[in-house]
Amino acid sequence: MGVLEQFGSAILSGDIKIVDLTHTLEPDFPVLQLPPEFGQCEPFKIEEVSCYDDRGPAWYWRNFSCNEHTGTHFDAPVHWVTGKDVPDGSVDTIDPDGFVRPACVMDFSNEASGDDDFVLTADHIKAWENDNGEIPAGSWAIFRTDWSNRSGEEYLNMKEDGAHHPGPDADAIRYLIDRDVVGLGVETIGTDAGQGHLFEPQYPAHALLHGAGKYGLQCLRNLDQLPPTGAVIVASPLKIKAGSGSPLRVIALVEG
Ligand code: 23J
Ligand code: MN
Repeated sequence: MGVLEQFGSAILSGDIKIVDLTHTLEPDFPVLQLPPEFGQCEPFKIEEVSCYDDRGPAWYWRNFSCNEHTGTHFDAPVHWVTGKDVPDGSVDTIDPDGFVRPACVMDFSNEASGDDDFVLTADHIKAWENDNGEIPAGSWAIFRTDWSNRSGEEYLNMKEDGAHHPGPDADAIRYLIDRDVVGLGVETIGTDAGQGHLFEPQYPAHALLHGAGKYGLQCLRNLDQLPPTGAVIVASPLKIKAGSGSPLRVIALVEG
């Protein structure tokens, strides 16, 4: 049997299981809040067009609108100024080869449970590699914090001085770029820490990753159902012309 034929059989037999890493797109799902001097992210909006009624007797459909960075979403290199000249750096032009990739799931949920501002460092990643092996080039680095168990106000965790949630420092990102990951996936509203504007450089995940042509995945969930290595993530953004990102359904394939 060829490898794809084996794969198909394993899907049908249940030896490979599908884990949904996506939040439901709904108007109540929190969106990123920036300081008031900046343009703001629109939440998900929905408007019924017809529902088996006089507007359309046999069909139900709706219009929706949202920011490219609403809900569980993909960040393309052009999202950040550092990535504006990355070739094929928008969601419609990036190579779909990156849409199906293995995942390295780094579980720092214990550390994050006691520290809203937990900072992922290169030493944390090295410690994970010590236990699990080197992050293979081309794979997703997935940062597990269990932050997705939060909802509402507690998810954004906004204080007077801005949001407070975990994120990586610049050295952690440089380390991941050196490993040549395809990108960084997180459970929080951004790949950067809530206080990432105070880091050097500002928003290191966005600035450095996108400058290096890497991607982001935000607002993931169910990372507790993934093994540290061996899962494959399917994350295929909408093909929005010149899009900086897109909401998407993210699934993981795991051996069950
Ligand atoms: C714009 C400005 C700052 C940030 C972000 C967007 C994101 O987190 C995002 O969704 O890309 S931190
Ligand atoms: Mn984003």
